[in-house]
Amino acid sequence: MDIPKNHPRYESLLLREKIKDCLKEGVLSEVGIAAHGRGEAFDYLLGEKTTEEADKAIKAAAIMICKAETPVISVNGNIACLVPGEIVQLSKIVPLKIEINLFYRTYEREIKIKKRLEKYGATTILGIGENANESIPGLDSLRGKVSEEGIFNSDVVIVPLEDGDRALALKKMGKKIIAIDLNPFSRTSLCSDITIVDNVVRAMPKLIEEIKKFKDKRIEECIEFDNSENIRKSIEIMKNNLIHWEEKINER
Ligand code: PTJ
Repeated sequence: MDIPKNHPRYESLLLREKIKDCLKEGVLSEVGIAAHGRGEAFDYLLGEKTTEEADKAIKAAAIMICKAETPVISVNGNIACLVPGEIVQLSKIVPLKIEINLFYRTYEREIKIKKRLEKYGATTILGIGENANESIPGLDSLRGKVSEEGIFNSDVVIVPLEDGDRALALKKMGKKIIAIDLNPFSRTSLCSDITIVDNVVRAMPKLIEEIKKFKDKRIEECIEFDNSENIRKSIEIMKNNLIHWEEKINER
């Protein structure tokens, strides 16, 4: 569909078109649309921009990723749809491994996501079919099947856009978790070491830029980061936006 550039919700409508196309292609699960909608609602509350708190979390994440020995990015249908180029770029500049890990897991979708990432230059993609040869202890969903070469033996896992019990199960395995989630209340957000409360389409390019800055000075860099405090401030921003909108209505 041709969306007029002057439409007040142009960017958001463009993303919806992407989501629609990825559903048709079979990259996105049907439930992925609901997940996107939930994200849109939280993004609205956030003001649809990267906050100072998200910037701080992105910087802390960049340092953690640069210091990691075996970092992995976990890819589901939604992020393969929204930021395929950024996933591949990240995998090359760090470097880190790409692993497909789906909640609504089918081999057919794994292959479709693989092909989409390859179109953007990915060469090695883990977690497909028999490659998911290990299990996360205590996790019964299909998301518990992971690759020995990837998530199973990783030290840092980036989990953009998911709500579930996997992050907690990975933490119990001793891994550091970086979440990108617009919902600051989600279980993933609350149990992660670093939660970037931002839209993946804004956060991923910024994360890449930060990693480029830190890459060469790896070990020396270290910043104070309190995830609970960061999440609390992100919730505060949403609360203040609501108060501001309420005041505007009262003025009418
Ligand atoms: O591709 P699959 O089979 O692995 O399925 C993936 C989905 C996303 C369907 C599955 O993980 C799921 O159901 O996720 P939830 O429980 O809906 O959680 C998704 C979280 O991501 C919610 O907290 C949303 O607010 C958040 N979210 C949605 N869109 C974005 C987002 N966060 C950041 N950027 C977004 N664009």
